[in-house]
Amino acid sequence: VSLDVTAPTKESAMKVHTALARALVEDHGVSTVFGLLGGGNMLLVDDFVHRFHGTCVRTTREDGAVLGALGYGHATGALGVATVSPGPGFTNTVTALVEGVRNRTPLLVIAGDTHTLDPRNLHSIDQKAVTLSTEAGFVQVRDPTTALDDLATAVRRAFEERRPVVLNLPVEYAGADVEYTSPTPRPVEKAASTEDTASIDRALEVLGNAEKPILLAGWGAFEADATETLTTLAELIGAPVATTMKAKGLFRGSPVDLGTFGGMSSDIATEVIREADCIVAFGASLNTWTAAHGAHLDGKAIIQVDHLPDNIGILFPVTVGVVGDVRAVAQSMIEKLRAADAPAKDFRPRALEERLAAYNPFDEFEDTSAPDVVDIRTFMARLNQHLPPDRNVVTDGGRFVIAPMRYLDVREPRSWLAPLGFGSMGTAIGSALGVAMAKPDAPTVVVSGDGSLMMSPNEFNTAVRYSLDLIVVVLNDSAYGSEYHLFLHSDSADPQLATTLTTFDWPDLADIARSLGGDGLTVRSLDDLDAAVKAIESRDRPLLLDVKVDPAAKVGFMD
Ligand SMILES: Cc1ncc(C[n+]2csc(CCOP(=O)(O)OP(=O)(O)O)c2C)c(N)n1
Ligand SMILES: [Mg+2]
Repeated sequence: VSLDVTAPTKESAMKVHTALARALVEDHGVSTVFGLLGGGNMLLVDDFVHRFHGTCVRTTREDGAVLGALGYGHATGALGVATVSPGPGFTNTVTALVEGVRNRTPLLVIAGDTHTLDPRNLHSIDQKAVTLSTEAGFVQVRDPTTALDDLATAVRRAFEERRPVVLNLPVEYAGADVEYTSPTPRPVEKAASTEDTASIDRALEVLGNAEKPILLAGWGAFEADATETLTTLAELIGAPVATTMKAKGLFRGSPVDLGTFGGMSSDIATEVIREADCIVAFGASLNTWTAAHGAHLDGKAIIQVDHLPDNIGILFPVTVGVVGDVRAVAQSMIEKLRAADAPAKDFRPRALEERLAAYNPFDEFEDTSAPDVVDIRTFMARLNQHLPPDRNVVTDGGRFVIAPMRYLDVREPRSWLAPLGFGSMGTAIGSALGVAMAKPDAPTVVVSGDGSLMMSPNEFNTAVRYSLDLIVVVLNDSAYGSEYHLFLHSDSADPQLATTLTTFDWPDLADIARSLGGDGLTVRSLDDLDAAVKAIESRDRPLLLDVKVDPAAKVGFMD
């Protein structure tokens, strides 16, 4: 619903909150924000929605708002924007801000602040100090006359620094009068070419000496739009391809796609990775998970190409680091290889293609399903067959993640989000709000544990209120399964007794879903799978599937 208020003309004087709302829409192309109202931002949101016809997804907590913005930014590549009110509204965002920093997502968080001259205000806290502890950027609105410039700076910095930037807006400035002016566009400075020919030559020499190379692509390769170039390069060097978890789906459809490279690789991929003697990585930071704690990289020649020098060799020593635009470097390698007429290697024989084509997840494990519990791997692999091919997936954090990470596919990296950069549980539903807003034509599937769900069930209601196509699958072992198994491997005096500190007698989760305005269904055994598929097919509101799982079952992760 929008009031029929004519937007002020360009020259008119207006309140800072009105000017900021207008600039968001007209100068920065923002159509959707995620927010929770309070004294510091409510007039800005009112203007954004009712004068400038933006959408504000009103979440139930501020972390949900920032995570929603993160999901939206991730799924679109556009700026994710959140707005929160001063003090506790702002401190509620801390975990989500850290997630944004670690996930390298450009975000704008407009935070109201208390009156500058009122340090004893109930909501007063040093919002700059809080922000800096999260390693997010901070831009202070310095004066009403600088507010629009400060906004433009915050937006520019969010993209340049690839992290959340907090725009701190004291309440007295928001209500001051200002003359509206559009920001002068800053010419985009093209980064100087850092293409490093000597390193490229050295990389090709290392590749030339390798017999069994694998080409690995990360999110940086996706952002550089390098898929096609890397596919050509892989063919030239005779390498199968793989992606980091974050770039899941990048090579979808390639007959030599090994899928995820890392601790969550398929059995076939793990076997091929073990055998490889060279990894050539593009736009992948080679973190602990990708490296499978070192096991996937040890003893191999490593070539790492990244446009950020800081990403090279962060954790594991590399044989050659090449700093440069990922696609340009790959293209240059292709040209040099073609010119040199180098003999092709073949670490992607027809037999590998056949094995990959015949891949069957059910060959990888013994199903542990019983009459009253479901094996999470079986359920996920079956769900993968039944969900529409075009789906978005957001996972939460816990032992259950092995199931979606290994057995759920997506079509492209923007459809996959595991907001686990800070290892926080409870981040999925908030993030999924943003993904579902951004990609309304496909369902957004959250895969959560029961503990994670109980940390943020409230945002399920936000999905209901905004009619989002959300399917929440809870792999419910009535426990913090991670800690349950950590206890069993710990030096607790009585590990079995200790596990009782991790188990819960939760209320019925399907009931919770219904009382929050959605639908809920309990899956007690594989016999209930058909009913679950039907519920998915006939969903007309957010749906929660409560899938009963045995906490003691061994699923190949943390057990
Ligand atoms: C905010 C937060 N609190 C606590 C933890 C520690 N922790 C990690 S996993 C986990 C349990 C997750 O439970 P659940 O979502 O049910 O997943 P499960 O491990 O049972 O599959 C806990 C408590 C954390 N990572 N983040
Ligand atoms: Mg659990």
